[in-house]
Amino acid sequence: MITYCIRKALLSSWRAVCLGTECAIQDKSCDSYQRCLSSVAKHVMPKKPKGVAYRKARHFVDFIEVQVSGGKGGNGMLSFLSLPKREWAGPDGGNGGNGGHVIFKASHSTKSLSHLKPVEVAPNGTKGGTKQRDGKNADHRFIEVPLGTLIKSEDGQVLSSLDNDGDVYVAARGGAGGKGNYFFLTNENRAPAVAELGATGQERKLFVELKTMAHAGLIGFPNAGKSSLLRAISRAQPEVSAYPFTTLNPHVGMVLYEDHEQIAVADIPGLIPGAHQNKGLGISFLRHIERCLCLIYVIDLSIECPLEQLNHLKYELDQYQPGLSLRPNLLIGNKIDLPGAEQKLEDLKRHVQGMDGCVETRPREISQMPVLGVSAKHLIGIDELLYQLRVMYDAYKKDEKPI
Ligand SMILES: Nc1nc2c(ncn2[C@@H]2O[C@H](COP(=O)(O)OP(=O)(O)O)[C@@H](O)[C@H]2O)c(=O)[nH]1
Ligand SMILES: [Mg+2]
Repeated sequence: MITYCIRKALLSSWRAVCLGTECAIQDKSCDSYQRCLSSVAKHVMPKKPKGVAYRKARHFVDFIEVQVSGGKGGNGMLSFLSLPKREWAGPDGGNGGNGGHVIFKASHSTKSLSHLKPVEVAPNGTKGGTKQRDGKNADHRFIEVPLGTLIKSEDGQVLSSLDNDGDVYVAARGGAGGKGNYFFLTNENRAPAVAELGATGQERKLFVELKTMAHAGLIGFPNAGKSSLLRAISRAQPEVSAYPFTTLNPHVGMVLYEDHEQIAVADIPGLIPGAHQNKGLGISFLRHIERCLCLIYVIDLSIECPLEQLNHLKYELDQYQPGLSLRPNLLIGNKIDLPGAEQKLEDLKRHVQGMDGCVETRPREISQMPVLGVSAKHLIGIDELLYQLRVMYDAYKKDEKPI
């Protein structure tokens, strides 16, 4: 016990010395010192190794069109009982069982719609039997969906919003089971020779979509390094290659912080000049951006004019939805490791802060946007990026602005 206490005391004094030196050596006006005092949690790199190769194919689905069909009801039985010494014992056909419903159920443990199939069918009820035995009702087909899922009809009308854990929406009702001929036995008709067929289940097409896809979306033109950046900050594994449209589907990675907060970051591919007119991979990718709470512009510093790229990006977003480019945002100049990139980053900074002599007035959301130089390939500036991401996320959470 005494040894334990001594060890504990030694450990705590050693920790105090370490912390003391860490802050003491810093210049009090510098960023790191301020950060040491600030309450913003530090990020932690994931300890688990990345998933195995076959997982690479997995991507995030936030919108899907589903054809839902309820189960068919079982047919009623048409039968007459015949017993020893009682040949005409009367009708004894049982009723069919009801078909199952297709039900969407909100669950906090589901994060994506990737497990939904284009056609979802509930099981059928079983038919009625002889000796007045009823068929079995089918089980309902429960489909778990993430919290914040919207169910829309074909004409775009919102039918339901599943916001709380356990919320359900009956998407397609199962058909009722048919009545057997015993049901039709009356005093007037002692031998009814009729039985019903089971009803068919409801069938319809629905759009299932998520209100929010991720906390932050990486927005940039092809080859800017969005996928490389997501790989650098999370365990996600989008494909990376030196040609455009390597990534065809959005990927979401989680950034972890030491206070156990997790920030979801999405790599959204497919944005090119003219995307709002359905060019390239189409408008569906702008729809993904709409579902991100904050935006991270990723600009390629290896090209001739990064500033033009930024203006194109903002134009595309605003053409799709006015004001979309003004969401809380960060500006990342990627490939800072390449020669000449530092100068281009400086130009970008000066433009954003309105110090380049340009008369155009910039909204406050743009002029105060942090501008960072990073290299996703060589892991330069990643710490600063994750710090700014957390600051932006905390500010969003404090404001709780509905988007
Ligand atoms: N030199 C350098 N190359 C990079 C950097 N980040 C990405 N790249 C390269 O840029 C190319 C496109 O990257 P990718 O992540 O697929 O871009 P995306 O199309 O925006 O997803 C790949 O060949 C990467 O190796 C970087 O920081 N420095
Ligand atoms: Mg990519």
